[in-house]
Amino acid sequence: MSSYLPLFRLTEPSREHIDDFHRDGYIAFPDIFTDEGREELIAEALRYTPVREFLARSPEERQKHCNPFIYFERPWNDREVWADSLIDAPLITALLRATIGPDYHFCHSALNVALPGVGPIGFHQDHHHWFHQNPVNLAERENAYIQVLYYPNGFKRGDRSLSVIPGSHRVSPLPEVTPERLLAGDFDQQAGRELRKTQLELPPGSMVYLNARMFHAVEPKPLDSTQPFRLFVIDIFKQAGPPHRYTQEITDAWLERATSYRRNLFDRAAYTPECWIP
Ligand SMILES: O=C(O)CCC(=O)C(=O)O
Ligand SMILES: [Fe+2]
Repeated sequence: MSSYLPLFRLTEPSREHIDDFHRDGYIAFPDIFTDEGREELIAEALRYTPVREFLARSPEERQKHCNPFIYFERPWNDREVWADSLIDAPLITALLRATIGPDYHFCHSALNVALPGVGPIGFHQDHHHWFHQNPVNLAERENAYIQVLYYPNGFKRGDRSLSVIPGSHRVSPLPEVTPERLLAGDFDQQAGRELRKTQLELPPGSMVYLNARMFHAVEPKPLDSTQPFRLFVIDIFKQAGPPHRYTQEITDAWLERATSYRRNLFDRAAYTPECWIP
């Protein structure tokens, strides 16, 4: 009956996965893609014209464009079938329901290709209501905002690897909670544990399911990296409610082929510069 593409080796998370999510603020799924899913996702990304053109340029040609080390597209709408299937793959739907319940929407997506030489991204949260002191944002701060990070060709520790501070999602979202103070132990008591940096390493075909309140960072990609480029795809889901920063306009093409489940996912307002004004 199911017509879903076999993207993942699992269709639902285990009890341990859900425990990881609540305890640490993220779940790492090493090698969760099927071989076919991983290979097809990589093939789709590499034949996508803007990525193909980006990778085919010489470093000098890339210098002339805005960022010589990164191809970045947000929202990423032009997805072929395997990438498109990520949005409602059974594992993803089961994870969302098990972690945040039934009231969620699709927020936005992005595609990112990183080359050797790219610098780090410091510790941050991606809950885009955080630093906006208006009533809509303040009310939304406790609501769920989930990032699903896909690493089709993986990463080695210290080579554009994702770093996390497990448990940091438990600290209240206030301006004084800085990465420096978190790592200095100032909020250990509130979190009920030692908040420390962990650098992840994930093989090709991996995924990280992350509560965007949890602080995370990305290491630089050294010039002598043995991986010529690192592919990264992200889908973001948010609890039903007002738009977040970047909540994307859903294209007509997406709506035309949407199942009823997807119509529900997409049935929310998109971000506009005025959308939070009371
Ligand atoms: O590149 C990554 O692994 C994660 C990047 C990140 O932190 C983000 O997109 O919010
Ligand atoms: Fe992030």
